[in-house]
Amino acid sequence: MKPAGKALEIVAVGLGQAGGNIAAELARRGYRALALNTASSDLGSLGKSGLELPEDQRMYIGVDGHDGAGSDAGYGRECVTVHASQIRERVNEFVGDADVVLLTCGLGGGTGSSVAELVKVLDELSLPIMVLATLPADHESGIAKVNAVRAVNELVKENLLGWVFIDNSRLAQGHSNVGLDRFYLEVNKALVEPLHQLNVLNEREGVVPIRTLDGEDLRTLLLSGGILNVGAKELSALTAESVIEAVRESAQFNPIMPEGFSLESVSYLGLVIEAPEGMLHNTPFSLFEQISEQLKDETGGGAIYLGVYRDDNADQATVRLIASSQSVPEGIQEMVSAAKREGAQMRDKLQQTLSGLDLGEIEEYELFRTSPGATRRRIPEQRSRIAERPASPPRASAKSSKSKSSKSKSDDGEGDAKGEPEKKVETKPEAKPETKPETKPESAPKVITQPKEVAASIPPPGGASAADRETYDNMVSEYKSSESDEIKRQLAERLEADRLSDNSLVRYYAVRAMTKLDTDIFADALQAATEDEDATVRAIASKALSQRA
Ligand SMILES: Nc1nc2c(ncn2[C@@H]2O[C@H](COP(=O)(O)OP(=O)(O)OP(=O)(O)O)[C@@H](O)[C@H]2O)c(=O)[nH]1
Ligand SMILES: [Mg+2]
Repeated sequence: MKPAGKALEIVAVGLGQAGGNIAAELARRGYRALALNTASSDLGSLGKSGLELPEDQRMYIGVDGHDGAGSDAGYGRECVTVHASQIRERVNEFVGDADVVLLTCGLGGGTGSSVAELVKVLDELSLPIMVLATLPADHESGIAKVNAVRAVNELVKENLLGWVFIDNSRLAQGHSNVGLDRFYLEVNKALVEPLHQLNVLNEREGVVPIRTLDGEDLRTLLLSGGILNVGAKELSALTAESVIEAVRESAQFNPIMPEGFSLESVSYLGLVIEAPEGMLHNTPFSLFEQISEQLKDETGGGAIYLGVYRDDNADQATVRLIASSQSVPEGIQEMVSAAKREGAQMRDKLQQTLSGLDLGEIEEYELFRTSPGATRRRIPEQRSRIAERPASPPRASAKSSKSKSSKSKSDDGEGDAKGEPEKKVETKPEAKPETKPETKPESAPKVITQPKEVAASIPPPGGASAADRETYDNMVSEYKSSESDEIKRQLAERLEADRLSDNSLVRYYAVRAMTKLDTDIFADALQAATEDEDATVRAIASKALSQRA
């Protein structure tokens, strides 16, 4: 059913914080909107600060009560996958028979950047899907840019009916004086306005259509399967040159979109001219023909849709443009270069390990007048106290526990499997002989037993923390990095046990971990998981097995 005052019924489904904010801005303009987020705090804010999206139009899709994806797009994807059937059901009932389902999101964070996964999840509903996605501003981190370019790459491979990319850098340039509290509110108004104006073209008070660009034209333009450029520009004079110049400017330097949109690759172009009566009266009809010819020429034969309106409230002309292109604008290509550069810097940082300070000879200085032995003695005493502490049990998810425990065993040989440390004798060449008896004179030399290897990343059985993504990621990393068959056996055993857990999330994580390891080794377990009562577990196991075949 056609909504009052609008050519097309556009229903927004927002993903992540930016996605929800933009969807809520569309809701303020009378569109139906639904927000999905992995963060309940972000969803809560949609009910406040002038957005007022009702609670039943906000859906939490986080896992395990986590609040947001913390820019981890892998986790964002997982949240969408885990909730696939609920999302499909909710979106299906919510959008009804909308003309356009507009998925809105901000690329850069972890939730919105998983929008391609959302597209996949909705695929079987065969909806008329378009995506409106913001790109991170220049000042944002390498992680945001890497997330964004990966998401763009995934998105353009999806069989969508249209893409709108919004450039947050250009929006920031045009809103640099807006207060922090209102910034996103204001830029979101600016970014939905051009699309909204095209949709209400024929229903505005005081605006008389002379030649209409109707709902069907708009549908064709919006859903033409390309990257869209939507913009508007005011003109003080109405001539063929000024109109063509405005079109070129909107393509090259649109204030809300990535720059460098190529007119040569435009397949569909809609142009609307609005002007007060006096201006239209003084403009010959030949202007219409000239513009049409010129645009056909500049787009290399693109389909041109023209509309003309008399706006009695205006004192100058406005040109509105909507163009769809098959090529990625230069502004996005530039972001790919920035992401490569900044992403590589970030990767290098992560590869650096924390090393001790190189103190050179000051390490050996004696700075006190007490006997040299007294000062030195503190070192072995402290070390032996550390060595006597029982080895702590392996932790479920702390990343550092893995490296610490393996270091203490392999480098120092300080612990056996039961956590009983061997007494250690300071072996530093400079250690004075008198330090030895002071440690524990009565201790008899122990038989050194080979410590039994224990996988450090295995969580305690049945604990609440067991259903934790990071725990299973740690198990995967340890499995991959370990050269010990014993450790691998322990990890595989634990994953197989967790595959039979009563908790469907534990089963999901265990099966997911198997799919990341050797699908041959886990073939039987994966086969059994294809019969799991949980659809997500079945899906992930079947996918892994089909890729193996
Ligand atoms: N235009 C616009 N951009 C926004 C808004 N909020 C955030 N952004 C941008 O969107 C990108 C993603 O940020 P968020 O939407 O907060 O991220 P998210 O999708 O919620 O992901 P996580 O926070 O990691 O769960 C950021 O890099 C910002 O550039 C907004 O309201 N409007
Ligand atoms: Mg967020």
